[in-house]
Amino acid sequence: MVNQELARIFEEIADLLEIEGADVFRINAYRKAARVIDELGEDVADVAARSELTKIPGIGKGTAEKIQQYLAEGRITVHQELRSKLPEGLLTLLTIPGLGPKKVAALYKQLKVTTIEQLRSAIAAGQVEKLPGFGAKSVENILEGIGFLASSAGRTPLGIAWEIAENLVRDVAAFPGVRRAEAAGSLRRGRETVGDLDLLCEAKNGPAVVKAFTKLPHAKKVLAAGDTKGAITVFNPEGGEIQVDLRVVPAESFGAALQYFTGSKEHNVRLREVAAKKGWKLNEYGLFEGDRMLAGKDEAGIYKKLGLPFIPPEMREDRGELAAAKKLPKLVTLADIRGDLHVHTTASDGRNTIEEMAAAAKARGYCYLAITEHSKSSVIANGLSADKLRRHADKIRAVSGKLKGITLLAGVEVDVLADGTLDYPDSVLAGLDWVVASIHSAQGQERKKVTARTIAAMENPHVHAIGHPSGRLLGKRDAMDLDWEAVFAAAARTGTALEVNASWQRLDLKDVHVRQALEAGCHLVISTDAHATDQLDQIHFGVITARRGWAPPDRILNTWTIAQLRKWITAK
Ligand code: DGT
Ligand code: CA
Ligand code: CA
Ligand code: ZN
Repeated sequence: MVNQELARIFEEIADLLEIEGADVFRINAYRKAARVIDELGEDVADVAARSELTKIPGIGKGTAEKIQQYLAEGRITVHQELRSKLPEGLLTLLTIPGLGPKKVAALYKQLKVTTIEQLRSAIAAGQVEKLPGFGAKSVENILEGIGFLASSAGRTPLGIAWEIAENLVRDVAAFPGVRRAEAAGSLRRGRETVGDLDLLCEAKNGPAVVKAFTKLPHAKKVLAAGDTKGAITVFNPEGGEIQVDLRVVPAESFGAALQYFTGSKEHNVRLREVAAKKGWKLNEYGLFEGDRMLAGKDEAGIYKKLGLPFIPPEMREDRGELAAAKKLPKLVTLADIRGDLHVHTTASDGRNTIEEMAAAAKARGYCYLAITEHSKSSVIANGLSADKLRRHADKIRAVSGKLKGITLLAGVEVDVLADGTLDYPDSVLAGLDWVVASIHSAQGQERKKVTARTIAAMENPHVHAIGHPSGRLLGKRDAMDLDWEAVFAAAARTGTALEVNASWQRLDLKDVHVRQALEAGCHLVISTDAHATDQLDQIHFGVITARRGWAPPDRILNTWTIAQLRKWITAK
């Protein structure tokens, strides 16, 4: 779908207009159009084909014309005019977390700053701090943002890359002569960010498939086009473009190629050592003894021949998976998940009602769903007063009573305040079925404080889980400086579950912490923190992250039946 790409362009037009100092109504009209297109349920090209663009709420005649121009010519005139009028570097400045168009405009107009380098020098010279609307705190944020940009340079969050890969795999699988297509590389291993996409397909006529690949309508650049491999770039909603490599392989080598290109490089090195010890050779074409092929058409066959069980892609990071091969844990799967224990509704900052969230959860085959709104101190997130929370709990239970096949738990996501106390008294928490405690403020506190706060929350008998324990936002905000060993020990001791927040912006706990938590004897819960029905789908990113931490289903609360879950809750 071209929707995301168009939304991004409208957003950019709005940003550029704002930097230019254009009329607020005009700016907002573009922002609105961007949002509407992004959230549109169908391909905007289909709507245009029916001449129904102006029927979309928020799309006027002018916007519709721009959409049509984009569909026909791949560009929008105003967009190009704005881009040529303003220095290119301003768009890069906009990608710095914490730097919006207003601030970029001030930097540009008052200090002539157009690049990150110039921004750094202006900050060093103390000029930025003195600008109206900036100050020491905001300069600190900007520096942190620049740091993030540098550290995540060129890597795309898994959640974004996943969707791009799914669409491309579908495209490639539909090329004439292609028998199957799959994504390999770090994406298949479920790394939280990916550098580039590595696709694989089975076909006989390599050059024809590579040609079709480079001719894909959304290919921005063609980087390589050989007989069996091609490389293109495609639009990346996170900014810029992302590279996509495609290899075309014959059926007898498909498994070997899939294994090789899934990596990791370090895992592959270990595997080749195992082969070498037997006097064999392993490469992307197969496992060989001299010229004789021993395995190659499927991955499992290669591992088996090497005397190993099938090692799931998420474990292939050279973190001891070969040494542990004799007793690999059985990893949790998406099918094991029976419910979601952290979601929001319109009562706080969610977009759907209790009934809608429940219906969506039931449609996924879930047996239970905990509704966990924000607590009163989360003012921006419309947190509930104790009174409102009580009434909300009654409502959740009333709705639950009317539903068949799914049980709703009346819960809350209670803030752990800066001093380590909770946002509601125990008497309020005692009236709920499920309590998630999360830190949303004062995350920059020193290690001793954030650790003590987290542990204090776990020691409360009414708290069942800690939400997004590290507080990080991928590429945007650092994790809190926690003493993880102390946190894991306390979680195990108090019988408090640690959340694996499945939202791709968080993935928190992250993979290595999942593994350490399990080793410390902790229990986990994989939750989406969904603020809308479609976000329930993100559960699979949480499952992947848990698998990367070697998590078996029996240590994850929401793979249990509701009876087992209730027993565990009562035990605490
Ligand atoms: P990325 O793209 O940085 O997120 O990480 P990967 O793991 O997708 O790495 P990439 O795209 O460079 O290569 C894909 C896979 O291909 C990699 O995981 C293992 C394999 N591979 C690439 N280059 C080499 C190499 O020089 N030696 C070996 N053994 N394998 C390689
Ligand atoms: Ca890759
Ligand atoms: Ca690659
Ligand atoms: Zn939260």
